[in-house]
Parts: sequence; structure tokens; C-alpha cells
Amino acid sequence: MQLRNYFLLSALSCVMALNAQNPIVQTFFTADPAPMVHDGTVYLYTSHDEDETVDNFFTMYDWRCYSSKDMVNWTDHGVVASLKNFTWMDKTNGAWAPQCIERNGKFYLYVPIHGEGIAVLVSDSPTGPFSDPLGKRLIESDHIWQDIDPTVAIDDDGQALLYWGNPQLWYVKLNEDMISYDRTVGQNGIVTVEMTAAAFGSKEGRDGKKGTTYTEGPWFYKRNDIYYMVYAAEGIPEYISYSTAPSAEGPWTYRGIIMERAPQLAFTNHAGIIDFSGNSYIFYHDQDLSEGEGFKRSVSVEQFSYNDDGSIPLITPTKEGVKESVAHLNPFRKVEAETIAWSEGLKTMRDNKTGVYLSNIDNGEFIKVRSVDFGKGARRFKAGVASASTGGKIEIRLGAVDGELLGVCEVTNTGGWQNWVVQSCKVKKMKGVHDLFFVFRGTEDTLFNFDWWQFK
Ligand code: FUB
Repeated sequence: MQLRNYFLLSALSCVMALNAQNPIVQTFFTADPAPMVHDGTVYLYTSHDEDETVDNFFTMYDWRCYSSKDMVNWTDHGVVASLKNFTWMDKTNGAWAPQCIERNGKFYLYVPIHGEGIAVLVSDSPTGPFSDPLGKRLIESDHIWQDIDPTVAIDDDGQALLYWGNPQLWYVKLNEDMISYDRTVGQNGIVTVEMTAAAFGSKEGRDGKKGTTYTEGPWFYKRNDIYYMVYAAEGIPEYISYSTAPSAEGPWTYRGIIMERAPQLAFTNHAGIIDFSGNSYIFYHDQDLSEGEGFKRSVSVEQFSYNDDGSIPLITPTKEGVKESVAHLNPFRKVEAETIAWSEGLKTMRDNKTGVYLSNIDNGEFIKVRSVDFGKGARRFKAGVASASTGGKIEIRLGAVDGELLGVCEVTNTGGWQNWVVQSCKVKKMKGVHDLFFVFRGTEDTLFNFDWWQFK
């Protein structure tokens, strides 16, 4: 079943969706969130569960990126890397949990290729294009099937550590180039973390053997003077726990559960935590959008506060997600149409000339954009659109999908899906900060593509 069909299931789920902020991406299934704060923007790297699951297993070919300056509207940057980046191996599935970090103006994307180990890509921009600097895997180990879920942080002294592994944690000390590591420590550079109950909690496995709760999906970072290791625990289903340490290399102390199992969560979970604009946020994934399909997960986010001693409270996954934006969106600058707080039915596409744009738009589908600041008022609306069909209309509505109609922008046939033109219309004058809905109307199956919009 295609992703869009999930949205047609019931009127009830539609009403619920209008108040929802989670999951934060509705156009694709996204998993394994890895947020990165850079230059006043949150870049969110995700793995990507395909709409069609093959052989009832993870079906994952590429990695996607989204960004936000306000934590409620997310701009889709499309696929930023894929298994095709690695010409030294022939795996066509297995693009699992990534993480990106910036150093000296370059962006290093660490990715696991399931069954091939951990590799690295590099780019001059957070949104790519990324290229393979090594032509081989980064981590040279004798346990590549366990080499998944890399997580990386740079300590105050400049030493970068890359942790990873399921169900064992390992780390390497990355050299300053971020694409090689110190081979003088551990076993040819790979240090094995001691997995004790004191460090990671204890569990009894299905075979009756005692082990630690640590399973996979580590998220390693430093905050104030505490080093954190957040991870997916036990399973399946997994929950999220964490440990802390006084140094980047440990020793780790188990601190407890952050997110319990819950019906809307998948059999896996995977967390990423950041501080941004004075708030703390936890990203995780659930199976709400696919209504319970664990191989079709979606990234969600919750705001939370650390306790005074730096411990992390128990966090409840919600449908509402982030309630308050941390910035307003300026509608008088060109806004990419793929900047979305909530959407129903449509998809996005990317090409080299136009970048990412809204596609597969059918009658009645819409996008919501939150916290739009009209200041003293807007009078006109314009949009970059293209259509090879009869086109349609963009209804501009305030606050709700059936909210006050501010204007209607007609989109006619432009002679091709990539023949972009600017269409404009008058809008009722509005002032202040509002949530906007762009509701798409027309008679054909696919109405038009939508690249950007702007008010005057
Ligand atoms: O997404 C594939 C795998 O599932 C990840 O690598 C794990 O962390 C789990 O989320």
C-alpha cells in the first residue's frame, strides 16, 4: 500500500492529524533520527523505510535530511546520500542509522551499511552532495555484522570519538581528519567497552543468560560536565535508556529509562538528543503513521527539561510533539514549499535544477505551515508552480484546513512538470502570527508541482 493511502483511512484520523505535530515527516517513512545543530539550524538526518517493504525486513536504500529553524516547520532536503555512494560494495539494501558532524567546515556523515560495516561520507555542505573519501569501509573489524549505528562527538580537547555496535559497544578515537583513527589503542584501534550491569543495567535474555540492557542505537554527547550514552535497550520491543560517565571513554554508569515501550512505538526505537535555542529535544521513531508497521517508522520529537543534576526525566511520546515554535517564519522571503509542519497525501521530489519541490499533489491534499509572522500585513501571494495536467488551485487558509479563505491562486497547465512559472493572486489583508494551510484543489489525479511561495 502506498503511503498516501494511509491518509484516506478515516475522517477521524484526519481530525486528529490537524492537531498533530508528530511524526514530523508525513511524506516519507523516516527512522533513526540524528539531529545536528549548525549555524542556528537543526539538521535532521534520517534513515528511510521504503513505502514497499521487501521480504518483511528493513527495506532501506538511502539517507534523507530535513532542517528547521523553529522546531515546528521542517524543510525537506531530499535524499542526501545512498548506498550508491559506495562503489566498493554491491549491497542494495541496508542503509541504516546515520549521524553527521561538522569539523573545520566539512560535514562527516557516518553510516552503517548492514552487513558491510561502518563507512563515512564527506561534504562541504550539511545537505550534500556527499562523497566517499576512502573507497572502503571506515571501521576495519572482524565483526562487521555487529557494526551498526555509529554515533560521534568531539570532546573539548578536540578528540573525536566514534561509538557504535549491537549488542556490544565499541569505539575508535578518530584522527583530526575524521576519516581515519588512532590504531595504537585497543585492538588495531578498536576499543571494546566493558558491558557490565553497573554500566548499562542488566536483563535476562530469552536463553536465560544475563546480559546488559544495552542493545543498539547509541547516541553519545557531552552536556555541561557529563558524558551521556543514550541507547535502545532490551527488546524487542525496545525502550530508550541511558548511562553517563565522567569522561568520553567512561566508565559508564547506568541511569535508567528515558522512554518506555508504548503502543505507537515500533519494535525498534532510536534516539537523538540536542539542545537548541535554549530548549532540549529528544527525537525518536514510532510506527503511528503506518498504523503499526514496524518496518515503516517515522521520526517524532518531544521537548523536555533535564533535572537539576543533569539526569534525564522519563519522557512520554505524544501526538502533539513540539507545542511552541522557537522562531517565526518570515513569509516575505521565498519559502520552499517543502517547508512543512504537517502534510496530507502528497510527496516531495528532487532534481538537480530545481532542488526539492512538492509533487504528487491530488485534490483535497494540503500542507500546514506554522507560526507565520505577517507583521503589519500582506496583500499578495505568489508561487512557483509547474503542471502538465489541467492544473488546479491553491487555497490559502488561516488556522485550519477549512479556515478563513484568504485567497485562491490559480495554477494552469504550464506545458510540463518541470516548466516552472510564477502564479500570483490577491489575498485578504492579514496581520500578526498565524498557522497557514495551503489546500490543493482540482479535478485531475495529479494537479501540479509546487516549489516555493512568498507574500508581498
Ligand atoms: O533502522 C535499522 C536499525 O533499526 C537501526 O540501525 C537500529 O538502530 C534500529 O532502529
